[in-house]
Amino acid sequence: MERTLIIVKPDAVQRGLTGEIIKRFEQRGLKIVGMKLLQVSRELAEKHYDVHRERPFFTSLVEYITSAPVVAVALEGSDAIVAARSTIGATNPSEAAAGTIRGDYALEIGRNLVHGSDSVENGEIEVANFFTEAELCGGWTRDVDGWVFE
Ligand code: D4T
Repeated sequence: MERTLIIVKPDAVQRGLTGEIIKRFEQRGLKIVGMKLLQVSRELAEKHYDVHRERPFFTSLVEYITSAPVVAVALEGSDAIVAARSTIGATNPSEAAAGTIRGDYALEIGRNLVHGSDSVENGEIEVANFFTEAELCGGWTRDVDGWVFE
C-alpha cells in the first residue's frame, strides 16, 4: 500500500470545498489514515516546498499555503500516488480535465486548491512532515477493504 499526503489548501477551505474535495478521494476508495485542520507555519511551508526554493514563485507559494488553515489528509491505497493525482488534475487548473478537482473548481495555478504527493518516496516524507506517528491510524481495518482492494 502507498501513502500520499493531500493538502486541502487555504483557498479550498475558504471556499467551503473541504468536504467536496475529501469526498472525491473517499469515494475513489482511498483510505483515510490521518486528518487534521492546521495553520501551516512558515517553517513547515518552506520545508514542504523546498524543491521550489529557487523558483520565482516560491515566495508567493509560501504566502499562499500559510495564509489560512488547511486540512491535511494522509491517504492509503494501492497506487495511491497516481490515483490521487489523477483525481486532482493537472497542476495548472486551466489545463486540468473536466471531472478532476482542479478542472471542476479552479482556474489559476496559484489557487489550485489541493496538493497531492508526486512519488512514493515523497508521500512517506510528506506524511511524516505533517503528522506524528501518534496522529496516524495506520493499522485500522476498513470493513469494505475487500471490495476495494483485490
Ligand atoms: P502541488 O505540489 O501544490 O500539489 O502541485 P503539483 O505537484 O501539481 O505541482 P508542482 O509541485 O510542480 O508545483 C508546486 C506548486 O507551485 C505552484 N506553481 C507551480 C506556481 O505557482 N507556478 C508555477 O509555474 C509552477 C510550476 C503550484 C503548485
